[in-house]
Amino acid sequence: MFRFEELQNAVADNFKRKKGIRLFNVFPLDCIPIETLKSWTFKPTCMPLQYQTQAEAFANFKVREDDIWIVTYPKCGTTWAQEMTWMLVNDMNFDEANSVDLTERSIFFEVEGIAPTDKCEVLELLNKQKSPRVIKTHLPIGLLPRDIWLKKCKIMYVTRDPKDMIVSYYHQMNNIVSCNMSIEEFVECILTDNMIYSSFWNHVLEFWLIRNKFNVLFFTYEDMKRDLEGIIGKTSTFLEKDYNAKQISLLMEHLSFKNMKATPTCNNESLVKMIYSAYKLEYDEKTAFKFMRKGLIGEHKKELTPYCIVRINAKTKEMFEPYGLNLYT
Ligand code: PPS
Repeated sequence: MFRFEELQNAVADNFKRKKGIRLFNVFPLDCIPIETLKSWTFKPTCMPLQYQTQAEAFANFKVREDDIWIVTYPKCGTTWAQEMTWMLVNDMNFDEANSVDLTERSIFFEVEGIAPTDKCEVLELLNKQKSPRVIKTHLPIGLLPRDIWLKKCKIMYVTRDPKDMIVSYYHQMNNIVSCNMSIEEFVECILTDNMIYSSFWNHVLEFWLIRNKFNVLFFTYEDMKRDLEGIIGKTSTFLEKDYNAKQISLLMEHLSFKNMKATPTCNNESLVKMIYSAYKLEYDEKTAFKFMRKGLIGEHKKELTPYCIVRINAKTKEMFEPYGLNLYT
């Protein structure tokens, strides 16, 4: 079903030399049954070598009609949306949220395809998980399970200002994968689709184009920051759930950056530990990457040069404007 082509460029060399990771472009081959996207060209997605062993299993994964898929490009607000959705789906079960790790409550679909591990357990875990499942993924449409479009599962798509996303992604990659790039080099990689998960802009556009389908909810990290209550309301309606004002106020407190950062079951520390272990890095509490980093809008202004900002804005305009998406420029 897929074709793989090894990436031959400076980024791929860097990953191979520093971490022994070989990067491949994954080309989706068969057509995707979405009428709205019939004239859309699905682009290849950059993935590490081990993705190949599971690509077919991911594409053929048996989804359930009541699955809820949280889809994002990395660092766009996935964890925040996962926690909100899990709470809304599970009758605001604060006890479970505070005692069971989010990585177990809401499983990261393709994690074994991106972190260097020989394990193939996640799909089995998903098969055993009770319904309705809240599943995290960063896969673009061309690599998602085909069944999603036939079963019409609910899809929640979250995006974020690419400038803030890049800064967030840079810190994670630099710290965990030790890619040893300058932030300028990292920006260049993202602008030229040479990073794991490839093009941010194509990723967003695919879901923007299907945003009006009844089973899709499209919103932004900035929407959550500026009006969390409004997004909780929209998500509740989308999930056909009804909560009173007191419950919503407790949920807002639970979802605050301060609370999620301080709560071990919500702050993704276990995911970071898992990635450190997969990359055979020693985990030191004091120096380790903090997943809940800043949680702000506009932090890029402190870290990106004006030239980088201009270039990212130009790319965003060039990619988004033809599709009527007027965000982030
Ligand atoms: S990942 O690795 O792709 O799943 O990361 P993702 O969860 O998409 O994005 C991580 C960024 O989201 C911020 N975050 C939050 N911001 C505000 N409020 C809450 N509750 C919250 N939870 C997570 C997190 O801090 C990362 O952003 P940066 O800019 O790095 O701080």
